[in-house]
Amino acid sequence: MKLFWTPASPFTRKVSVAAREIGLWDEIEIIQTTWPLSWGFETVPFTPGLAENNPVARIPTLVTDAGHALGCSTLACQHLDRLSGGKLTGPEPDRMWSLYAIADGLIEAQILMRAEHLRPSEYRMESFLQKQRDRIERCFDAIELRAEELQTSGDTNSPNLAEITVGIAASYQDWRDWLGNFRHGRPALTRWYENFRLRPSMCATEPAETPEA
Ligand SMILES: N[C@@H](CCC(=O)N[C@@H](CS)C(=O)NCC(=O)O)C(=O)O
Repeated sequence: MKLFWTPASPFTRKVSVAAREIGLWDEIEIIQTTWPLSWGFETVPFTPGLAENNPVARIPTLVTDAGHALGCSTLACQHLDRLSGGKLTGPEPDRMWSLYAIADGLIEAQILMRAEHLRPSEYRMESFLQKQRDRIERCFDAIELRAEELQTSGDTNSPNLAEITVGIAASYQDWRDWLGNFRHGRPALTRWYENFRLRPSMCATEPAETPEA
């Protein structure tokens, strides 16, 4: 398998953490992508092979051993899940996907805000940013109410994809200083996250800025 990757992308981190957790990381060849900061508002030169494999030209793009390009983190993780015999979905798939969708939508709002921040300041729309902040707050509140579903912490049990995605969303919230502190009023999520973030898969995939060229 080949993975178009960068350490700044929380969607890509989902694939990296999932692959590590199920023992498939060494099967993946990493292709580091570069992104000029103007990616947020214009077409940029793409890393060779990215747009050819995935005309949507986004990361993560996972190219399977059979040559199929899966240009979306959910599809890439579903592929890994099949290879692992269902370790990422676990025994209650619908419940897991329902929590997953909240965390994934939260990450989407974070990345929409990131792109908006990259626009020249005179074009930045405060009401759009506020809409995403509101969505992020609602999603963290919903996750706090379902915190009993976050059962895997720093221990050796393998987390499901919802837990991985919640952990990555919380970590991205900490990384970008223009995002607020998710901990206020969310003690159960905070307790869980302070352990989960110590997992080797999380420590090995700490976010870092993407090379611009
Ligand atoms: N739904 C997609 C979203 C992927 C996505 O938005 N990736 C961002 C990086 S975090 C990207 O490649 N953005 C470049 C662009 O939109 O031009 C997924 O789950 O993989």
